[in-house]
Amino acid sequence: DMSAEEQAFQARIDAGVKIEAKDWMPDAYRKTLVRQISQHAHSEIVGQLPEGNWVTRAPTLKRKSILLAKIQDEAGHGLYLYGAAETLGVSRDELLEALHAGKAKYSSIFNYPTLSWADMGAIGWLVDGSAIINQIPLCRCSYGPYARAMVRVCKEESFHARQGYDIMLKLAQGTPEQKAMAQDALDRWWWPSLMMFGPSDAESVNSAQSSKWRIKLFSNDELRQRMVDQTVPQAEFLGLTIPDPDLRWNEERGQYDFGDIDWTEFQDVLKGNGPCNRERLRTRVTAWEDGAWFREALVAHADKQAAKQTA
Ligand code: FAQ
Repeated sequence: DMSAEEQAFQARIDAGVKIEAKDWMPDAYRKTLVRQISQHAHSEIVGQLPEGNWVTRAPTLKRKSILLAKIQDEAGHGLYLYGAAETLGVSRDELLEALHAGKAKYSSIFNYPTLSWADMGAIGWLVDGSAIINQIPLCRCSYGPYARAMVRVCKEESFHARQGYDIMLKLAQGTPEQKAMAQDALDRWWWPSLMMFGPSDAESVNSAQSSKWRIKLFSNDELRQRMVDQTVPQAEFLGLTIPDPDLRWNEERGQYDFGDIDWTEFQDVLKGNGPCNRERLRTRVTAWEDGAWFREALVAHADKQAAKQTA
């Protein structure tokens, strides 16, 4: 049973009208957006850590400056997204508190370790590649501030994906040892990348309502399929093998069939028991604590300026 207000709201969504910060919205719509946008923001910030691990060991100056630029972009994405969440009436401090207390989710993918330089290639290619597939539809989602943030984010992500593929290409065309490094990175990042799209449609608790509200334009499984179909030819071009014996072209569907995802592993990572969950959280909490003096200085400076103006 929808109230008259809710019916009018749904009619605007159905007509493709963007919802803006000051518009009336159902509490549950606000809540689900805060949930998704803040998880997305946290993912960008925590997502800096796996790649941060290789900045000092990049093989060339050029690779190092590209990697640094990419990681800085992720910080920027986090800030746009926290900004978009703030338009819904939550404070950044509240959101960060939830992250630091281990209460807020962020993408499962960032709880895996980066063991070799090839992982920088695999992350750009597969992780940013998946992020783009998920985020392009979000540019058209019903909430204006989120949709607009996504437009800019997607432009930067496409550069990230290309730099990753370029690393993979270089390694795949290199010495047998380099090619083996690229294959090993693909072997480790393939399945976790497919998990980025979330649980199967049958298990996805938020999908039905989020689709109705046009926060989700495609289902988890639809986007996951798109990722597989797009990536298989790219792996073939690299001469690398996707670690899935069940992967094969399905002529009838015009799509690839692929093997079962290990959902137990996915659930374990979500519960905080992935290979790097504790380390990632500890690093973020330490960074927050180490930055306290700087935040205090900013506030002191702002207070002084304000006092000067009123004097
Ligand atoms: N990890 O009912 P659904 C990036 C949770 S890209 C952790 O299907 P929903 C760029 C889900 O939150 C990565 N948790 O949920 C980058 C829900 O829990 P809740 C970030 C997951 O929201 C690249 C529960 O499972 N991108 O950062 C995951 O309808 C390289 C049930 O799931 C985004 O966040 C997961 N993989 O659909 C940065 C995109 N999957 O909240 C650095 C925006 C699901 O009820 C380096 N988000 N869960 O407690 C979305 O599109 C959606 O939130 C989905 C999940 C599709 C992720």
